Amino acid sequence: MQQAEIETGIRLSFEKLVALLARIFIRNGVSPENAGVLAENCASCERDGSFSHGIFRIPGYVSSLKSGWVDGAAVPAVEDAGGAFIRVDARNGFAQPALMAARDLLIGRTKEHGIALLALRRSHHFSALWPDVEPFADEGLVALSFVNSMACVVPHGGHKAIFGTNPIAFAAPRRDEPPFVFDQASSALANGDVQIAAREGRLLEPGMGVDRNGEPTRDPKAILDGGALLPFGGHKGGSIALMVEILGAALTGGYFSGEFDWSEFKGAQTPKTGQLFIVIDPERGGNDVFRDRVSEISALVREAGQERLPGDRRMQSRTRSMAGGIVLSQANYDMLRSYV
Ligand code: NDP
Ligand code: PYC
Repeated sequence: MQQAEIETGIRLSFEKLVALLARIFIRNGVSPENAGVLAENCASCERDGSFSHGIFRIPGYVSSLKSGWVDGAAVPAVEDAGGAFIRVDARNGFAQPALMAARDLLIGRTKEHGIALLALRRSHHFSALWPDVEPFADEGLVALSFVNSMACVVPHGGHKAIFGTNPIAFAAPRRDEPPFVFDQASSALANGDVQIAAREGRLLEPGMGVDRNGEPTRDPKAILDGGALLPFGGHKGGSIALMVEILGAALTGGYFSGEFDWSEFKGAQTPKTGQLFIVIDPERGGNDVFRDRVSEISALVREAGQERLPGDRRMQSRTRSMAGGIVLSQANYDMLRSYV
Protein backbone atom coordinates (compact mmCIF):
# COMPACT_ATOMS: atom_id res chain seq x y z
CA MET A 1 0.00 0.00 0.00
CA GLN A 2 1.29 3.48 -0.89
CA GLN A 3 1.96 6.02 1.89
CA ALA A 4 -0.96 8.20 0.73
CA GLU A 5 -3.33 5.23 1.00
CA ILE A 6 -2.08 4.50 4.51
CA GLU A 7 -2.83 8.09 5.48
CA THR A 8 -6.26 8.24 3.83
CA GLY A 9 -7.26 4.59 4.29
CA ILE A 10 -10.01 3.14 6.45
CA ARG A 11 -8.77 1.72 9.75
CA LEU A 12 -10.58 -1.27 11.19
CA SER A 13 -9.85 -3.14 14.40
CA PHE A 14 -9.07 -6.84 13.96
CA GLU A 15 -12.44 -7.72 15.52
CA LYS A 16 -14.34 -5.40 13.16
CA LEU A 17 -12.61 -6.85 10.12
CA VAL A 18 -13.37 -10.40 11.30
CA ALA A 19 -17.04 -9.44 11.77
CA LEU A 20 -17.25 -7.86 8.29
CA LEU A 21 -15.59 -10.85 6.63
CA ALA A 22 -17.83 -13.30 8.50
CA ARG A 23 -20.88 -11.44 7.16
CA ILE A 24 -19.49 -11.73 3.63
CA PHE A 25 -18.88 -15.46 3.99
CA ILE A 26 -22.33 -16.09 5.48
CA ARG A 27 -23.96 -13.98 2.80
CA ASN A 28 -22.32 -16.20 0.21
CA GLY A 29 -23.38 -19.57 1.57
CA VAL A 30 -20.84 -20.36 4.29
CA SER A 31 -22.27 -21.74 7.54
CA PRO A 32 -21.85 -19.39 10.53
CA GLU A 33 -19.41 -21.80 12.20
CA ASN A 34 -17.20 -22.10 9.11
CA ALA A 35 -17.54 -18.38 8.39
CA GLY A 36 -16.04 -17.54 11.79
CA VAL A 37 -13.01 -19.72 11.08
CA LEU A 38 -12.46 -18.34 7.55
CA ALA A 39 -13.00 -14.73 8.61
CA GLU A 40 -10.46 -14.98 11.42
CA ASN A 41 -7.99 -16.64 9.07
CA CYS A 42 -8.39 -14.03 6.32
CA ALA A 43 -8.28 -11.09 8.76
CA SER A 44 -5.13 -12.53 10.35
CA CYS A 45 -3.44 -12.54 6.93
CA GLU A 46 -4.42 -8.90 6.35
CA ARG A 47 -3.31 -7.93 9.89
CA ASP A 48 0.09 -9.57 9.40
CA GLY A 49 0.70 -8.10 5.96
CA SER A 50 0.22 -11.41 4.12
CA PHE A 51 -1.48 -9.39 1.41
CA SER A 52 -1.55 -12.09 -1.28
CA HIS A 53 -3.86 -14.10 1.02
CA GLY A 54 -5.83 -11.49 2.94
CA ILE A 55 -8.84 -9.55 1.66
CA PHE A 56 -7.34 -9.73 -1.84
CA ARG A 57 -8.76 -13.30 -1.87
CA ILE A 58 -12.36 -12.36 -1.07
CA PRO A 59 -13.52 -12.05 -4.71
CA GLY A 60 -12.04 -15.51 -5.37
CA TYR A 61 -13.74 -17.03 -2.30
CA VAL A 62 -17.06 -15.51 -3.37
CA SER A 63 -16.86 -16.56 -7.02
CA SER A 64 -15.85 -20.10 -6.01
CA LEU A 65 -18.77 -20.32 -3.57
CA LYS A 66 -21.18 -18.95 -6.18
CA SER A 67 -19.97 -21.44 -8.78
CA GLY A 68 -20.94 -24.35 -6.53
CA TRP A 69 -17.38 -25.73 -6.71
CA VAL A 70 -16.81 -25.54 -2.94
CA ASP A 71 -19.30 -26.19 -0.14
CA GLY A 72 -19.02 -23.45 2.46
CA ALA A 73 -21.42 -25.26 4.78
CA ALA A 74 -19.60 -28.60 4.67
CA VAL A 75 -19.39 -30.45 7.97
CA PRO A 76 -15.99 -32.20 8.05
CA ALA A 77 -15.90 -35.88 9.01
CA VAL A 78 -13.12 -36.73 11.48
CA GLU A 79 -11.93 -40.34 11.18
CA ASP A 80 -10.22 -41.40 14.38
CA ALA A 81 -8.56 -44.80 14.08
CA GLY A 82 -7.30 -44.47 17.63
CA GLY A 83 -3.61 -43.96 16.85
CA ALA A 84 -1.32 -41.13 15.84
CA PHE A 85 -2.71 -40.85 12.30
CA ILE A 86 -5.97 -38.87 12.13
CA ARG A 87 -7.83 -38.42 8.85
CA VAL A 88 -10.46 -35.83 7.98
CA ASP A 89 -12.73 -35.82 4.96
CA ALA A 90 -13.43 -32.11 4.45
CA ARG A 91 -16.39 -33.13 2.26
CA ASN A 92 -15.57 -30.55 -0.38
CA GLY A 93 -15.37 -27.76 2.19
CA PHE A 94 -12.56 -25.42 3.22
CA ALA A 95 -9.44 -26.80 4.88
CA GLN A 96 -9.42 -24.49 7.91
CA PRO A 97 -12.76 -25.68 9.39
CA ALA A 98 -11.58 -29.27 8.77
CA LEU A 99 -8.42 -28.52 10.76
CA MET A 100 -10.49 -26.95 13.56
CA ALA A 101 -12.71 -30.04 13.73
CA ALA A 102 -9.70 -32.26 14.48
CA ARG A 103 -7.38 -29.84 16.25
CA ASP A 104 -8.02 -30.89 19.86
CA LEU A 105 -7.78 -34.55 18.95
CA LEU A 106 -4.52 -33.91 17.10
CA ILE A 107 -3.01 -32.11 20.09
CA GLY A 108 -4.19 -34.87 22.42
CA ARG A 109 -2.63 -37.57 20.25
CA THR A 110 0.59 -35.58 19.90
CA LYS A 111 0.90 -35.42 23.67
CA GLU A 112 0.05 -39.12 23.96
CA HIS A 113 2.44 -40.44 21.31
CA GLY A 114 5.00 -37.63 21.04
CA ILE A 115 4.04 -37.16 17.38
CA ALA A 116 0.79 -37.23 15.40
CA LEU A 117 -0.34 -36.70 11.83
CA LEU A 118 -3.45 -35.06 10.49
CA ALA A 119 -4.39 -35.80 6.89
CA LEU A 120 -7.09 -33.64 5.29
CA ARG A 121 -8.60 -34.59 1.96
CA ARG A 122 -11.29 -33.17 -0.34
CA SER A 123 -10.34 -29.80 1.17
CA HIS A 124 -9.98 -26.33 -0.39
CA HIS A 125 -7.06 -24.20 0.81
CA PHE A 126 -7.04 -20.63 -0.46
CA SER A 127 -4.99 -18.91 2.23
CA ALA A 128 -1.53 -18.57 3.71
CA LEU A 129 -0.29 -21.61 5.59
CA TRP A 130 1.29 -19.96 8.63
CA PRO A 131 -2.07 -19.43 10.42
CA ASP A 132 -2.45 -23.22 10.40
CA VAL A 133 0.84 -23.97 12.16
CA GLU A 134 1.59 -20.97 14.39
CA PRO A 135 -1.08 -21.85 17.02
CA PHE A 136 0.56 -25.25 17.63
CA ALA A 137 3.85 -23.54 18.47
CA ASP A 138 1.94 -21.18 20.78
CA GLU A 139 1.05 -24.35 22.69
CA GLY A 140 4.67 -25.49 22.85
CA LEU A 141 4.51 -27.94 19.91
CA VAL A 142 6.44 -28.14 16.65
CA ALA A 143 4.25 -28.22 13.53
CA LEU A 144 4.83 -28.74 9.84
CA SER A 145 2.20 -28.47 7.15
CA PHE A 146 2.15 -29.15 3.43
CA VAL A 147 -0.61 -28.27 0.97
CA ASN A 148 -0.75 -28.68 -2.78
CA SER A 149 -2.79 -26.31 -4.95
CA MET A 150 -3.63 -25.96 -8.66
CA ALA A 151 -1.35 -26.86 -11.57
CA CYS A 152 0.59 -23.71 -12.49
CA VAL A 153 4.21 -24.75 -11.93
CA VAL A 154 6.36 -26.72 -14.40
CA PRO A 155 8.81 -29.31 -13.08
CA HIS A 156 12.50 -28.36 -13.42
CA GLY A 157 13.35 -28.40 -17.11
CA GLY A 158 9.80 -29.44 -17.97
CA HIS A 159 7.18 -27.96 -20.26
CA LYS A 160 3.85 -28.87 -18.65
CA ALA A 161 2.49 -27.34 -15.42
CA ILE A 162 1.60 -30.20 -13.10
CA PHE A 163 2.63 -28.91 -9.66
CA GLY A 164 0.82 -26.35 -7.57
CA THR A 165 2.67 -23.53 -5.86
CA ASN A 166 2.74 -26.04 -2.97
CA PRO A 167 3.80 -24.23 0.22
CA ILE A 168 5.38 -25.64 3.36
CA ALA A 169 4.99 -24.00 6.75
CA PHE A 170 7.00 -24.77 9.90
CA ALA A 171 6.54 -23.49 13.44
CA ALA A 172 8.60 -24.04 16.59
CA PRO A 173 8.21 -22.39 20.01
CA ARG A 174 10.92 -20.09 21.36
CA ARG A 175 11.67 -18.81 24.86
CA ASP A 176 10.04 -15.42 25.68
CA GLU A 177 9.55 -14.45 22.02
CA PRO A 178 7.09 -15.36 19.26
CA PRO A 179 7.60 -18.79 17.71
CA PHE A 180 9.94 -19.28 14.76
CA VAL A 181 7.63 -19.63 11.76
CA PHE A 182 8.37 -19.82 8.07
CA ASP A 183 5.81 -20.28 5.33
CA GLN A 184 6.99 -20.48 1.74
CA ALA A 185 5.75 -21.61 -1.64
CA SER A 186 7.89 -24.14 -3.52
CA SER A 187 7.47 -22.03 -6.66
CA ALA A 188 9.67 -19.02 -7.34
CA LEU A 189 6.66 -16.83 -6.50
CA ALA A 190 3.19 -17.46 -5.09
CA ASN A 191 0.45 -17.33 -7.72
CA GLY A 192 -1.22 -14.59 -5.66
CA ASP A 193 1.84 -12.37 -6.03
CA VAL A 194 1.81 -12.90 -9.80
CA GLN A 195 -1.84 -11.77 -9.82
CA ILE A 196 -1.01 -8.70 -7.75
CA ALA A 197 1.89 -7.77 -10.08
CA ALA A 198 -0.41 -8.21 -13.11
CA ARG A 199 -3.01 -5.97 -11.52
CA GLU A 200 -0.41 -3.30 -10.69
CA GLY A 201 1.20 -3.54 -14.15
CA ARG A 202 4.62 -4.47 -12.72
CA LEU A 203 7.25 -6.67 -14.36
CA LEU A 204 8.57 -9.60 -12.29
CA GLU A 205 12.19 -10.33 -11.48
CA PRO A 206 13.80 -12.62 -14.04
CA GLY A 207 13.59 -16.39 -13.40
CA MET A 208 10.05 -16.56 -12.03
CA GLY A 209 8.13 -18.04 -14.93
CA VAL A 210 7.63 -18.89 -18.58
CA ASP A 211 5.03 -17.90 -21.17
CA ARG A 212 2.68 -20.27 -23.03
CA ASN A 213 5.55 -21.20 -25.40
CA GLY A 214 7.85 -22.12 -22.54
CA GLU A 215 9.98 -19.00 -23.05
CA PRO A 216 11.24 -17.12 -19.98
CA THR A 217 9.12 -14.05 -19.28
CA ARG A 218 8.92 -11.24 -16.75
CA ASP A 219 5.34 -10.43 -17.75
CA PRO A 220 2.95 -11.66 -15.02
CA LYS A 221 0.04 -11.69 -17.48
CA ALA A 222 1.94 -14.06 -19.77
CA ILE A 223 2.51 -16.41 -16.81
CA LEU A 224 -1.17 -16.34 -15.87
CA ASP A 225 -2.40 -16.60 -19.45
CA GLY A 226 -1.24 -20.08 -20.45
CA GLY A 227 2.28 -19.75 -19.06
CA ALA A 228 3.60 -21.20 -15.81
CA LEU A 229 5.73 -20.51 -12.77
CA LEU A 230 9.08 -22.21 -12.13
CA PRO A 231 10.02 -24.04 -8.94
CA PHE A 232 12.28 -21.94 -6.68
CA GLY A 233 15.95 -22.89 -6.88
CA GLY A 234 15.75 -25.14 -9.94
CA HIS A 235 15.73 -28.90 -9.34
CA LYS A 236 15.85 -28.46 -5.56
CA GLY A 237 12.58 -26.55 -5.41
CA GLY A 238 11.17 -28.99 -7.96
CA SER A 239 11.84 -31.90 -5.59
CA ILE A 240 10.15 -30.02 -2.76
CA ALA A 241 7.11 -29.33 -4.96
CA LEU A 242 6.98 -33.04 -5.77
CA MET A 243 7.29 -33.97 -2.10
CA VAL A 244 4.36 -31.68 -1.30
CA GLU A 245 2.26 -33.48 -3.93
CA ILE A 246 3.20 -36.78 -2.24
CA LEU A 247 2.52 -35.63 1.33
CA GLY A 248 -0.38 -33.26 0.62
CA ALA A 249 -2.22 -35.48 -1.84
CA ALA A 250 -0.92 -39.06 -2.19
CA LEU A 251 -0.70 -39.57 1.57
CA THR A 252 -3.98 -37.88 2.44
CA GLY A 253 -6.20 -39.19 -0.36
CA GLY A 254 -6.56 -35.72 -1.88
CA TYR A 255 -6.21 -34.72 -5.53
CA PHE A 256 -2.87 -33.87 -7.11
CA SER A 257 -2.67 -30.24 -8.26
CA GLY A 258 -3.20 -31.23 -11.90
CA GLU A 259 -5.85 -33.82 -11.23
CA PHE A 260 -9.10 -32.06 -10.35
CA ASP A 261 -11.39 -30.70 -13.03
CA TRP A 262 -13.12 -27.41 -12.28
CA SER A 263 -13.83 -26.52 -15.91
CA GLU A 264 -17.59 -26.90 -15.44
CA PHE A 265 -17.60 -24.47 -12.49
CA LYS A 266 -17.29 -20.98 -13.93
CA GLY A 267 -15.55 -18.70 -11.44
CA ALA A 268 -14.02 -21.53 -9.38
CA GLN A 269 -10.64 -20.53 -7.95
CA THR A 270 -10.14 -22.54 -4.76
CA PRO A 271 -7.93 -25.60 -5.32
CA LYS A 272 -9.51 -28.89 -4.14
CA THR A 273 -6.57 -30.94 -2.89
CA GLY A 274 -5.28 -32.25 0.44
CA GLN A 275 -3.16 -31.10 3.35
CA LEU A 276 -0.90 -32.86 5.80
CA PHE A 277 0.12 -31.80 9.31
CA ILE A 278 2.93 -33.33 11.32
CA VAL A 279 2.86 -32.20 14.94
CA ILE A 280 5.62 -33.07 17.44
CA ASP A 281 5.87 -32.66 21.20
CA PRO A 282 9.48 -31.48 21.54
CA GLU A 283 9.62 -32.20 25.24
CA ARG A 284 9.26 -35.93 24.66
CA GLY A 285 13.01 -35.90 24.08
CA GLY A 286 13.22 -35.12 27.79
CA ASN A 287 15.92 -32.44 27.64
CA ASP A 288 13.55 -29.61 28.67
CA VAL A 289 15.46 -26.94 26.77
CA PHE A 290 13.87 -27.06 23.34
CA ARG A 291 12.49 -23.51 23.44
CA ASP A 292 15.82 -22.16 24.67
CA ARG A 293 17.64 -24.00 21.90
CA VAL A 294 15.34 -22.57 19.20
CA SER A 295 15.91 -19.08 20.60
CA GLU A 296 19.64 -19.76 20.76
CA ILE A 297 19.92 -20.79 17.11
CA SER A 298 17.73 -17.84 16.07
CA ALA A 299 20.11 -15.48 17.90
CA LEU A 300 23.12 -17.15 16.29
CA VAL A 301 21.60 -16.56 12.85
CA ARG A 302 21.14 -12.87 13.68
CA GLU A 303 24.66 -12.60 15.09
CA ALA A 304 25.95 -14.19 11.90
CA GLY A 305 24.51 -11.31 9.93
CA GLN A 306 21.00 -12.26 8.86
CA GLU A 307 19.09 -9.22 10.02
CA ARG A 308 15.61 -10.48 9.19
CA LEU A 309 14.33 -13.90 10.17
CA PRO A 310 11.12 -15.37 8.76
CA GLY A 311 8.20 -14.10 10.77
CA ASP A 312 9.89 -10.81 11.83
CA ARG A 313 8.11 -8.75 9.17
CA ARG A 314 4.75 -10.36 9.99
CA MET A 315 5.16 -9.71 13.70
CA GLN A 316 5.97 -6.05 13.05
CA SER A 317 2.92 -5.75 10.85
CA ARG A 318 0.80 -7.48 13.51
CA THR A 319 2.00 -5.09 16.20
CA ARG A 320 1.24 -2.07 13.98
CA SER A 321 -2.20 -3.39 13.04
CA MET A 322 -3.18 -4.21 16.59
CA ALA A 323 -2.07 -0.77 17.80
CA GLY A 324 -3.39 1.42 15.01
CA GLY A 325 -5.95 -0.71 13.23
CA ILE A 326 -5.78 -2.64 9.96
CA VAL A 327 -5.55 -0.13 7.11
CA LEU A 328 -7.71 -0.80 4.05
CA SER A 329 -7.72 1.42 0.99
CA GLN A 330 -11.09 3.00 0.24
CA ALA A 331 -11.29 0.82 -2.90
CA ASN A 332 -10.71 -2.38 -0.91
CA TYR A 333 -13.19 -1.33 1.76
CA ASP A 334 -15.80 -0.61 -0.93
CA MET A 335 -15.01 -3.97 -2.53
CA LEU A 336 -15.70 -5.75 0.78
CA ARG A 337 -18.92 -3.78 1.38
CA SER A 338 -20.13 -4.76 -2.09
CA TYR A 339 -20.16 -8.43 -1.05
CA VAL A 340 -22.23 -8.01 2.15
P1 NDP B 1 7.69 -15.19 0.69
O1 NDP B 1 8.75 -15.57 -0.25
O2 NDP B 1 7.21 -13.81 0.71
O3 NDP B 1 8.14 -15.55 2.18
C1 NDP B 1 8.49 -16.86 2.51
C2 NDP B 1 9.04 -16.93 3.92
O4 NDP B 1 10.31 -16.29 3.95
C3 NDP B 1 8.17 -16.22 4.95
O5 NDP B 1 8.23 -16.94 6.14
C4 NDP B 1 8.87 -14.85 5.07
O6 NDP B 1 8.70 -14.26 6.36
C5 NDP B 1 10.30 -15.20 4.85
N1 NDP B 1 11.06 -14.14 4.20
C6 NDP B 1 10.70 -13.42 3.11
N2 NDP B 1 11.69 -12.56 2.77
C7 NDP B 1 12.68 -12.74 3.67
C8 NDP B 1 13.96 -12.16 3.85
N3 NDP B 1 14.41 -11.20 3.04
N4 NDP B 1 14.72 -12.59 4.88
C9 NDP B 1 14.27 -13.57 5.70
N5 NDP B 1 13.07 -14.16 5.59
C10 NDP B 1 12.29 -13.76 4.58
O7 NDP B 1 6.43 -16.18 0.54
P2 NDP B 1 5.91 -16.97 -0.74
O8 NDP B 1 5.81 -16.01 -1.85
O9 NDP B 1 6.70 -18.18 -0.92
O10 NDP B 1 4.43 -17.36 -0.23
C11 NDP B 1 3.52 -16.33 0.10
C12 NDP B 1 2.31 -16.90 0.77
O11 NDP B 1 1.53 -17.60 -0.18
C13 NDP B 1 2.58 -17.90 1.90
O12 NDP B 1 1.86 -17.46 3.03
C14 NDP B 1 2.02 -19.21 1.40
O13 NDP B 1 1.44 -20.05 2.38
C15 NDP B 1 0.95 -18.72 0.44
N6 NDP B 1 0.62 -19.74 -0.53
C16 NDP B 1 -0.52 -20.47 -0.37
C17 NDP B 1 -0.82 -21.49 -1.24
C18 NDP B 1 -2.02 -22.35 -1.03
O14 NDP B 1 -2.18 -23.31 -1.75
N7 NDP B 1 -2.89 -22.07 -0.07
C19 NDP B 1 0.03 -21.78 -2.39
C20 NDP B 1 1.22 -20.97 -2.44
C21 NDP B 1 1.50 -19.98 -1.55
P3 NDP B 1 7.58 -13.09 6.61
O15 NDP B 1 6.26 -13.80 6.50
O16 NDP B 1 7.86 -12.56 7.96
O17 NDP B 1 7.77 -12.08 5.51
O1 PYC C 1 -0.77 -17.88 -4.11
O2 PYC C 1 -0.06 -19.66 -5.15
C1 PYC C 1 -0.89 -19.07 -4.47
C2 PYC C 1 -2.09 -19.82 -4.03
C3 PYC C 1 -2.59 -20.97 -4.52
C4 PYC C 1 -3.71 -21.27 -3.79
C5 PYC C 1 -3.90 -20.30 -2.86
N1 PYC C 1 -2.87 -19.43 -3.02
